[in-house]
Amino acid sequence: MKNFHLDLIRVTEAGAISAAEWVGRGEKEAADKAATEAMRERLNTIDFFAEIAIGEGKKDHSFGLFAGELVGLGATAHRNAGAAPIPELVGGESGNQPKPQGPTYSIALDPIEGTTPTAKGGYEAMSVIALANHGSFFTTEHFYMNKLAVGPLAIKLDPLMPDLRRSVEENIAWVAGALGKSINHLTACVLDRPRHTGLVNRLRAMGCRIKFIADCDVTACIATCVKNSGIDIYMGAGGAPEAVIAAAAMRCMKGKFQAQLVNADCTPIDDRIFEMKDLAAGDVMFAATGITDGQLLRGVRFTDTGPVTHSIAMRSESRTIRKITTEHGN
Ligand code: FBP
Repeated sequence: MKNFHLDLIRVTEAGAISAAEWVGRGEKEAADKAATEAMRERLNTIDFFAEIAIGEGKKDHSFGLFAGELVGLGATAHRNAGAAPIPELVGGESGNQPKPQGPTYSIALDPIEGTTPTAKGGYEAMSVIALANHGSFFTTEHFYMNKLAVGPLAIKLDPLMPDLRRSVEENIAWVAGALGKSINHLTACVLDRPRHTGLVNRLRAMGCRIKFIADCDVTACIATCVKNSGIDIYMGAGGAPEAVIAAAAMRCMKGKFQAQLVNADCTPIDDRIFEMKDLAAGDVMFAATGITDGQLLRGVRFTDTGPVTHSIAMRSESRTIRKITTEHGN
């Protein structure tokens, strides 16, 4: 698969810069509209034909990039031809291969992962995107998934542990052992929500340290793979679209991520436990640009010579991780 790292970073940079204009202004919808439109404009300049699998939620009064939207130069050509397939203009990486009749790639994105911290000038908001071959991302109508994320060191001894099928206590004890820490030096990250009261009580009963976050569980999952980030394990329920995006990133970072569909009160919807490859299959690329400052990325700076952005791009096949600072000029 062609490497789209630079194209993807240009998309998240555009989203982040547009969102950053709205930091602290208390206008979530305006920020979302700006970021969505900027990302779409950039996506439509890329020489590919892609379909949004995970996008903005219609119920959130968003402004497009919904699931099913077609993007890229291939999609533009497709639309200009009255939506009839025009193989000679559509997608394809090599002139020798049969040209695709439909989208070649799927996209999972969030123009603003962290609309509240964007609106309030808080931490950890970023523009994110993941790309894979068409049909590679898990999609669901359900809103929440229970998640478990750990970095590569925690699974070195046994890739099957920790596991969402095991109890909180077993998983915490396992990860502490694998990382060579006492449980009271282990830090679990949890979204600060009433639905996590039971989980928090169990963690506290074990003597585990807890880092509560107000939002942005994609970054929190990724942080488990970053040395000395201060997060050893991520646990608890958050958005299902964010689970797919986190799975794409975790595959690139050799971490472990599992998720289960749950109701708003954290009760399981069914018995299925999704592994990373069930959520984001095949060769996956991930890119993100910071909107506000976070552990992974600095936010956008507006300087006298134009905006400066901080981004990361990763790929599951090669495990390449690129960190890019861009001076955009005036
Ligand atoms: P938004 O950017 O859509 O506001 O999502 C932020 C977020 O914190 C996600 O990172 C997380 O998965 C989800 O919201 C949690 O949902 P809820 O706020 O309903 O607990």
